[in-house]
Amino acid sequence: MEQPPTSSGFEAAESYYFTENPPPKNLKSNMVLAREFINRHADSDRRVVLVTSGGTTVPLEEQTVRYIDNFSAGTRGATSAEYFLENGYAVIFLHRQFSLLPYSRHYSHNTRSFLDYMKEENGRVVVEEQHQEEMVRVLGQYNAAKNENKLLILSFVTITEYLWMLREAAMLMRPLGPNAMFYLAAAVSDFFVPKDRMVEHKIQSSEEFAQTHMNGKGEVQSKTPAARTEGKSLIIDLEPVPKFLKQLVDGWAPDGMIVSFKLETDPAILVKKAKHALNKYAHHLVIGNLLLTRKWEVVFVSKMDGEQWIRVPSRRRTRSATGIESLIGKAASQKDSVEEDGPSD
Ligand code: PAZ
Repeated sequence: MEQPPTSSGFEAAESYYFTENPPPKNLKSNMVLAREFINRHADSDRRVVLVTSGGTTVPLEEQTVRYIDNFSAGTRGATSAEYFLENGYAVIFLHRQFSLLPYSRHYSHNTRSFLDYMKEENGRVVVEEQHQEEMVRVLGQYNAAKNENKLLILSFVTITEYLWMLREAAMLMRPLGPNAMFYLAAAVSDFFVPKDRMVEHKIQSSEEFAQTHMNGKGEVQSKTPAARTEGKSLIIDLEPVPKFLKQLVDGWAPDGMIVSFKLETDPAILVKKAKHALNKYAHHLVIGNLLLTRKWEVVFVSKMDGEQWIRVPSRRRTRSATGIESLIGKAASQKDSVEEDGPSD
């Protein structure tokens, strides 16, 4: 049977990763904003949830032309953030740049341009009559979140940016104790190109222009590049991203409520994998979902309640249905308050 890595194994992997893969340039300025936000809400004893959302990229070159990405548009994260805001939480929304945002998601990333909601009237731009009611409601909710300083929006692009931001924000949230929640809906890459195996320049497709592999410091690279051409083929040889959930649970945010998501495509292994994650990381809740049905059903796996399916009624299932996030948010925040009162085991 596979033995879980020891705590010191996780710590060593963490320390190696963050030493070898430098932080994003805007980390400090973002964390200044995060600290202010967290302190303000700590003073008013408000629950703060860090929602992660969207997919992380895996750059193949330092001056990145090509990268590996995934499908996530950030619907789950953006919609859930709205739920949490409506239910009294302050939200740190750590999302993939240009993915869906709370509130504005209603008018972006679809086949209609936001301009299609507008018309010109006597030289002024106004909203079309049939969209007035919904837009007044959405705008009201957005303004309330903004005016009460309850929404902080931070962004990442790459897997390394994501991990740095998650770690630093989680450590800042530590003083919130059980008032901190982590709702990890981002689709995070399992594989990446480590900095010391990344070439500086665009990978050439033609042997004629093949270059000696240099790193970002202008040195000839001593390690074989993880992405390179051999003959006419592109070879991509990625390394595993260390599993940081254990560090989040034990080291970065030991008192926070941690909700992770598990995405699969094969229904036969979803619950098994969700249970495996729960046992391995010993956090509060894993929410499992399948790529094709994620908009209307999810499974909650927790130590306290075992396996519990949450489904949108079939009459309300459409390709664009988003009602499931309210059901998820409600169930997750109920578990959050039970945790705070103390689990019953
Ligand atoms: O962003 P989206 O709404 O299109 O998809 C949401 C999701 C499937 C990425 C999320 O529910 C999820 O399962 N995130 C974790 C994925 C994983 O790393 O297993």
